Amino acid sequence: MTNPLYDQLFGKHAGKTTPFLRLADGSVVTHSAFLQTAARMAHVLTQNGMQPGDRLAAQVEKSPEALALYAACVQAGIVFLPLNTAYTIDELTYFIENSGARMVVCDARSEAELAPVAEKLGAKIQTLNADGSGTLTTQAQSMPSEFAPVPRSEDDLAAFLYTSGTTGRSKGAMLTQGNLLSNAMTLVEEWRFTEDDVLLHALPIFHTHGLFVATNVTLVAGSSMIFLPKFDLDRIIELLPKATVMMGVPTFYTRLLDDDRFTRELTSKMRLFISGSAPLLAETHVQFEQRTGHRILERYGMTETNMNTSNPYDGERRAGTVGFPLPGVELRITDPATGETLPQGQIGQIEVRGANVFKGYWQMPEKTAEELRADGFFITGDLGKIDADGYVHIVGRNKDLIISGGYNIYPKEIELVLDEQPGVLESAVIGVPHADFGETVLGLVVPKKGETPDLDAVMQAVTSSLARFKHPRKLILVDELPRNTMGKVQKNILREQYADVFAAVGN
Ligand code: MCA
Ligand code: AMP
Repeated sequence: MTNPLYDQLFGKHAGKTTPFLRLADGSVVTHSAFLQTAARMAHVLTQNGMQPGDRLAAQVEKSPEALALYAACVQAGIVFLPLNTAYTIDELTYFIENSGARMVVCDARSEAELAPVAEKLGAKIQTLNADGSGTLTTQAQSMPSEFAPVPRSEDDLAAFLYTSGTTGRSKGAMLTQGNLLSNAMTLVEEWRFTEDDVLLHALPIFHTHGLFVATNVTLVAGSSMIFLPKFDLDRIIELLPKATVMMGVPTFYTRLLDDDRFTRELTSKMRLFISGSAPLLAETHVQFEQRTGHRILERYGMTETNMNTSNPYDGERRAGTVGFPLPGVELRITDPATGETLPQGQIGQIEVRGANVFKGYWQMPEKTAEELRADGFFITGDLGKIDADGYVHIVGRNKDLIISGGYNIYPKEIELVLDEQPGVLESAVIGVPHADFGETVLGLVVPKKGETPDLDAVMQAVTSSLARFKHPRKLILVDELPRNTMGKVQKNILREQYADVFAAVGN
């Protein structure tokens, strides 16, 4: 028996003294050193009672040790559940409880707050700080530097990633070893990754993009990464000449274009720029090519499906499209009302099927059945069409979702908080254009008759329960919300009405 994900990502690099991570301070973590850290951590996990299939929830800053924790989980057959570092205690409590995590790994600063949550569940707690210190690494020091990988099949779970829903309740997307591995192998081929590549990695590692796309692809190909804690424009400009590939959300590319130091010369050694997680404006694509001579390769994916489509490496990378379905991924456009497949060229909902598609939502069979059809097609909630040349275009969303700087924000989650506040009758949260983040959050609040809600207090309530990136940039009092004859709030009208609130200023 083997552990296919471990073997293909990590095991095959055992003993290699070649660089895996190049850090901002100039130091290097070799494959071998990385794997030893991971093996030691795997011993800590198992000695703390973690069994294959148990969930480990981690809210930790990006560091080589945080990445080694992912490798340790894969090796020990533990389901890795990475969490956004911006989440508040309310949000974390839900994820930890819902997943039934048996271990919580957090920064020492959050330990006091999270300890009671872990204790209630009977889960162990370990700390791991941004500088790699903490109880986890301290205990790891005295452990053996080798760990025999726990046998797994491709159908076994490797990770849970929570994704919010239109009801405001987050769902744990269950991703198998096979989901992650098949997608990484495909992307290595499609994007021509080799051992010579150096990926400039400035994405967070708690999402599909930074963890599974960027990291898994690098590992399968045996490439290395310049591993930055976060997107920092000055560092990117400094390090671009040392890289061959970059992956980013559109905000990365618009920020680079806004800087005069970002020139053709600076990017002359680059092989490839890849964009995803949010729509890349055709205008950005064109400007980027004019400035650097590179055409950004745009691809399309989801937490539940990994990557679905990609523009071609060779051949035309068409602005405003997300390219073709990846090998092994079937994509169809259906009528949202009937589920019938629509003729080529017509707009409908995008559905996908393939080895990349997740196993379902953790302990939510009804939600799973609503989105994952019996024939294996997953209803993405995105609206699109396929043009005459086969390129997929995303033209909108059939789900109430805002994407800000690549982070997904579900309006319902914010509306639920707003509606509970004193003096508030109801609310509508919408995404409006924003120069830096693509879209940003605007909250429209309807007061109860004769009352005037204190908007500062309302904002304070949002602040204490929801992560910073979900906070409305502004709250506006309105007399009423536009509704259709069925009584449904017409957000399209609101989006039009407030489209210019932040567009120009970008504040
Ligand atoms: C930070 N802030 C944000 C965001 N990021 N607010 C809204 N949306 C955001 N995305 C807050 C900060 O807390 C800060 O608040 C203020 O906005 C300004 O911060 P700034 O320094 O400008 O932001 P930053 O730290 O530079 O971050 C912006 C960023 C970052 C680099 C675009 O958000 C980022 O790395 N985004 C990538 C997200 C990602 O990886 N998405 C993939 C998931 P204050 O000033 O009050 O402190 S989707 C996915 O995986 C699917 C499958 C896919 O297809 O890829
Ligand atoms: P998430 O659920 O966080 O994984 O986000 C997935 C969603 O991001 C998709 O359903 C799309 O709405 C959006 N998305 C990802 N890549 C692209 C892209 N290249 N263009 C437009 N939307 C995208």
